[in-house]
Amino acid sequence: VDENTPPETLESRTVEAVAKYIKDGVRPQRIVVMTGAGISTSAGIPDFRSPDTGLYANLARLNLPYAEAVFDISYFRNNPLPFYTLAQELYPGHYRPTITHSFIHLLHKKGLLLKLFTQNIDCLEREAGVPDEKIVEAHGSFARQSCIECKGAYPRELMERAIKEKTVPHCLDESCNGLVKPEIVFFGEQLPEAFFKNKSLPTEADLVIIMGTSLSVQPFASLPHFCRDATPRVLINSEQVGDLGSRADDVLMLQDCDSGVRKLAEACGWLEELEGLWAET
Ligand code: CNA
Repeated sequence: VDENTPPETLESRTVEAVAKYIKDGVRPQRIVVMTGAGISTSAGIPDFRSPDTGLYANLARLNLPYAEAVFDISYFRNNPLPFYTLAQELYPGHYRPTITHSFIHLLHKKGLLLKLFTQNIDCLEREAGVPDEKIVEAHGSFARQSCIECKGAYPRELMERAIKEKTVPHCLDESCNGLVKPEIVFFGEQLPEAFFKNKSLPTEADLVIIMGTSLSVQPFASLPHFCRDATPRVLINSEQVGDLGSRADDVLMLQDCDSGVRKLAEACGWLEELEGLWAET
């Protein structure tokens, strides 16, 4: 689609037109949000692959055979220590949600959020107030933990204690005694059932907002394709990703997420409310 192709659903491919569509829509607005590591970098959580600041670049001290081994299930089985060293840093509680996380909460508060699909494992959406039933953690998270052998659930308090005491937790069933791990999807593991159960939801969306992701990890990267052609898709990201921009109703906001959501909230007349909500987190 040429830049000049007129949109079908929006009045124009601008943030103001998106705001008008959200506010004046004749249909109830069902918004699907899709997010990645870029919405948490301003909270201080590094992404994985940036050459100097990324987590992988800082794993030398763990003596791994290769950086990704820290998230490899067969490596973990033999040596869980590097993962648990990292988990002490990443475990929820150290970081504050960003205003972008609060924006997703605001959509929920306004009854507009159909579903949030996140690739992040940091639980910051929950901490910002988005309820569990609205979140699909496509790559899992620290929210739950279980035995990697018998899959038995493991209590959160015990995991918190293990993290604090720097020990590696084992299955409570002594006949199993398997290793326990947060339900983060490792290389070599299936995505959670919730992802497959919900992945057709974008077809029901009136609006899709994609933020802070390079859309390079499958099958997540396919989600934006599932929404109908006339459904506006808004990308708030430092760079253009996926096929965003190729449809008549795609709106590109190529900037950092926090200023992008502030702009969108302002156009909706919600900026003060958003800042207030964020201040409470
Ligand atoms: P990615 O591949 O690192 O892409 C991030 C995208 O966000 C890139 O396009 C960046 O240009 C963009 N970006 C970075 N910072 C900003 C910002 N402040 N404003 C706007 N855009 C920005 O990350 P993806 O999530 O796409 O990759 C998927 C992996 C990374 C998933 O498996 C995640 O679990 C994993 N990951 C998660 C976290 C976390 O939970 N916070 C941290 C690091 C990696």
